[in-house]
Amino acid sequence: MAEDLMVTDAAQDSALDQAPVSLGHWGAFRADVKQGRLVRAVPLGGADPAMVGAWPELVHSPERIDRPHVRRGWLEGGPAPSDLRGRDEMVPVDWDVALDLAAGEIARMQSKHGPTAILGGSYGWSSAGRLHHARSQVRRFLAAAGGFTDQVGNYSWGAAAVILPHVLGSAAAVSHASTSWQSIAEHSDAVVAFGGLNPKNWRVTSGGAVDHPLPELVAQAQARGCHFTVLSPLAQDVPEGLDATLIQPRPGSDTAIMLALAHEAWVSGRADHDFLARYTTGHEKLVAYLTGESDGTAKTLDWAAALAGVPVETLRGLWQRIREGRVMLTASWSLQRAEHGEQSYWSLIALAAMLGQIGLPGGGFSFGYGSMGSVGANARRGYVPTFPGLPNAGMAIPAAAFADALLHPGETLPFDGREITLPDVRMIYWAGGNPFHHAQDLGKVEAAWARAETVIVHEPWWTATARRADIVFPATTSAERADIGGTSRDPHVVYMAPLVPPQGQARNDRDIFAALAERLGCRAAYDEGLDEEGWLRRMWQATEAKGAAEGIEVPSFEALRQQGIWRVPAPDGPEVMLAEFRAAPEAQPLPTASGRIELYSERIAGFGYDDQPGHAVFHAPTEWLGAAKEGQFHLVTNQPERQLHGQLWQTSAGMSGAPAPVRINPADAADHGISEGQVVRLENARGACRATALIDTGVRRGVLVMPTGAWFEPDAAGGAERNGNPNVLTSDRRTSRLAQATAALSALVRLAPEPDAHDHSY
Ligand SMILES: Nc1nc2c(c(=O)[nH]1)N[C@H]1C(S)=C(S)[C@@H](COP(=O)(O)OP(=O)(O)OC[C@H]3O[C@@H](n4cnc5c(=O)[nH]c(N)nc54)[C@H](O)[C@@H]3O)O[C@H]1N2
Ligand SMILES: Nc1nc2c(c(=O)[nH]1)N[C@H]1C(S)=C(S)[C@@H](COP(=O)(O)OP(=O)(O)OC[C@H]3O[C@@H](n4cnc5c(=O)[nH]c(N)nc54)[C@H](O)[C@@H]3O)O[C@H]1N2
Ligand SMILES: [Mo]
Repeated sequence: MAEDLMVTDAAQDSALDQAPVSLGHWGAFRADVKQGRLVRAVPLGGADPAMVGAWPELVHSPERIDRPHVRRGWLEGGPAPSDLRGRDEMVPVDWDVALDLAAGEIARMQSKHGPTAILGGSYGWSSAGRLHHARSQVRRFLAAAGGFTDQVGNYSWGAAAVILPHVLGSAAAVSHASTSWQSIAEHSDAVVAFGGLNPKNWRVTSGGAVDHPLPELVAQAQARGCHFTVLSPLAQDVPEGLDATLIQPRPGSDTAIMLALAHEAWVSGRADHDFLARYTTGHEKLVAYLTGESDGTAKTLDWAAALAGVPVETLRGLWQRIREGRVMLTASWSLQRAEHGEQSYWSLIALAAMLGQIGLPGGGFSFGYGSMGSVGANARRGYVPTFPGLPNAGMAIPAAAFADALLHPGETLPFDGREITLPDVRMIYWAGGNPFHHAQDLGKVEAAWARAETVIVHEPWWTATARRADIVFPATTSAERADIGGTSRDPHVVYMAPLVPPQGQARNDRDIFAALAERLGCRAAYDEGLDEEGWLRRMWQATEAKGAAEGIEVPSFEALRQQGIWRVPAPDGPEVMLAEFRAAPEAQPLPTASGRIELYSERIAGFGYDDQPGHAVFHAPTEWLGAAKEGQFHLVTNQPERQLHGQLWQTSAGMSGAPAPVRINPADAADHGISEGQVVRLENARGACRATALIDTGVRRGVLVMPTGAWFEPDAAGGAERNGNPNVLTSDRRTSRLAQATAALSALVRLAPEPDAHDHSY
């Protein structure tokens, strides 16, 4: 199929037949380069033309950082905590000056305060190529330089990353091991998608995919007669053309619905007792909770309907659709990015276990189909090379807890049954992430950021994070260097050709680290003396070795470089999650404590957390419609349409033309006197931001939906944040002590017209 796509794409523009290929997280393209400038990027394989087409604007953006800069206050006063970051002047300096200053600071930290004083986890996606992946590079460099405070877990599925290993033995189920869409298209009678299947998310795949097959695969399933049910506060989460039943529960109530369906399965006699006995452990304790034997409340459909704010008939209808036939249950990652988000995934697994179809084609559960491109695509895994890390002599904290580390050094943080003592962080090193985009409660983050003595950032663009650094190194984009990219669920590996020379004085992240390592005396440990091509060849050798072991013919490095894209041969059949376990549970037990799916976990119960009884449980979030006061809305902050997080915001694909859009139900808009295109103000006790009203009949009443992705721009006069970054509103409260993951999707806000602002149209 890819060969065909390539032909089609090239045919559109035969002049570009032989043009170099590159890759971003939002897809592959052929590059039109004239006189050293990238003038056009033509999408391959169905990548979004607007996102891909914005590459020239990205590479030649007026927001590029042209040379190293040092903040004036830091340059003149030396390292010290400061709340001037982001407001102070940035002074251009020569490379050697900046490198000497940075190396001196790293050495000072290591000798005076030890490795954990340097926060260097650098959470973020960076760029698509695997060698120049800035986050991998900075972690390897800081490990070579003596160690650092790393970040474990992620913002995408941080709660899943902790709960799934307890329940299934690993976190693979969150995306990598998902049952393939082909299996659904061939076998499922019903798909129930909690959190929906929003096609905007399919434009993006971590590492970069060439194919974008999901719309077609979903349509194939429907064409075979599979019925879709989507549960989401936002109608846009149903792909166009999909004839799905839409249920719009209150955000944060899905766990109650899942548990009530599991209860219904149990009391109606539908539960698969053989499956429960053979493949799971502890269902009796869960059932005692479902029936109310253990806490006095039966988890009936009426109970769930009241919590979800939907008619009970709707949930009865849903039960009718899943009680028979082959049923695939799925939940988007957004569901677990909420207070007690761990429980939504555990509950979905419990419901699937009751139905007994786990491990059967088109049945059971899978996560993330609506969250990212390539989840459920068919591909032979492990052929995209990876860049190796080094052991870290420092420590690691949960990714979402970095502000706490700065604000509360020495305090203990309960985390997955352990206690972590928060390190005394004095220096922040960020390369390949944008915490002033991604972190919750940015007011708190600003206070935490001010505690650092030194902040070093590598960035191609003047993002809010770059503007809040003491030392800024200008990084190249992936258009300015050679790399190899791809993702495990897409059947391609891409040689990313260097397209244009480094812009301004930008350098590759790894060259910046090599220069620092040289100064610090750890160059050999950091890069082993290999240059870009040396590393790419070494990484490719691992792919060649894998191919040799599995009987797959892998092109030589030269051939890959020449051909640009290699299509990895397809696997033998569509993947079905947990099929091997189902076939032989004794011979192939799960790597859980019991070897089975844990519907009750002795280990979690043993943590002694009062909100974690050891089985899936519903807890209402602190902030949700069930606790809203008059005039408060539940703010859902989802992924942006044509940006990757804050990336692309400044281009024609992004949202920089106006404050970010907020979707409002027409009745709510009328109640608040708000009209389409009007600039509004969202606020709560944590902060306020502007947004542009987008009146949408598809949004549940009482809910506001606003994407992340606007560049954080606090108002100098103390008014609302100007570009519409919703993380001034979100809470830094974590999912729970279990995962300490972000709970960005549990936030209440108020809505008002913003006086003195111009209207915009979207
Ligand atoms: N409210 C709310 N907040 C959220 C979410 C949400 O749903 N709601 N989602 C969360 C999720 S799932 C995620 S993954 C995070 C996203 O986390 P972010 O850190 O915001 O996103 P990224 O786009 O991954 O950041 C990558 C940064 O690296 C820079 N970069 C790109 N290429 C290079 C390079 O080659 N070298 C260097 N040095 N830098 C480079 C980019 O310009 C960008 O600033 O946001 C989280 N925040
Ligand atoms: N275009 C684009 N695609 C992306 C990204 C991007 O930046 N841009 N980022 C990528 C990344 S890093 C990640 S982690 C994934 C994230 O993947 P997800 O987390 O799945 O994506 P979101 O868009 O945040 O949320 C999907 C939908 O969930 C719904 N939802 C929110 N809360 C609830 C709830 O309580 N109940 C129910 N039933 N539904 C709810 C919202 O309506 C929302 O549209 O997306 C990836 N895909
Ligand atoms: Mo993410």
